[in-house]
Amino acid sequence: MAGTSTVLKPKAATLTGRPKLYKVILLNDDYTPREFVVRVLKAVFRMDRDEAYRVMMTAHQRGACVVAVFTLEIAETKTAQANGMGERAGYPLTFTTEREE
Ligand code: TYC
Repeated sequence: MAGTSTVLKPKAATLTGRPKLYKVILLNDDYTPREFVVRVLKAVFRMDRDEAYRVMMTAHQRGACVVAVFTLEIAETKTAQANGMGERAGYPLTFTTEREE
C-alpha cells in the first residue's frame, strides 16, 4: 500500500467542542431509608449533607431527580457504585444513566 495515507475524521464532539453528556438519575422507592439515600449521595457524588438531603427529598416527592451530569464512563461508574451500595445493604435503591439532549 505504498503511497496511500489515512485521514482520520474528527469525531463530532471534537468539531463542536461538546462531548456527549449523561445524566445520573435517582429513582424513588418505598423501602430505602431516607438516611441511607443521603449516605450514598454523599459517598458517591461528593455532596454535602444539605445538598444530598435536597436531592433525596426531590426524588422522594417527585419520583426522580437528576443527581449530576458526567461523560459516559464516569456516569456509568458512579451509577454502578451507587446501585452496588444499595444492593449490598439489601435495598431496592436505583440510579440510572440517561443521555443528556
Ligand atoms: N421514599 C423513601 C422512604 O420514604 C426514601 C427515598 C427517597 C428512597 C429517595 C429513594 O430515591 C429515593 N423511605
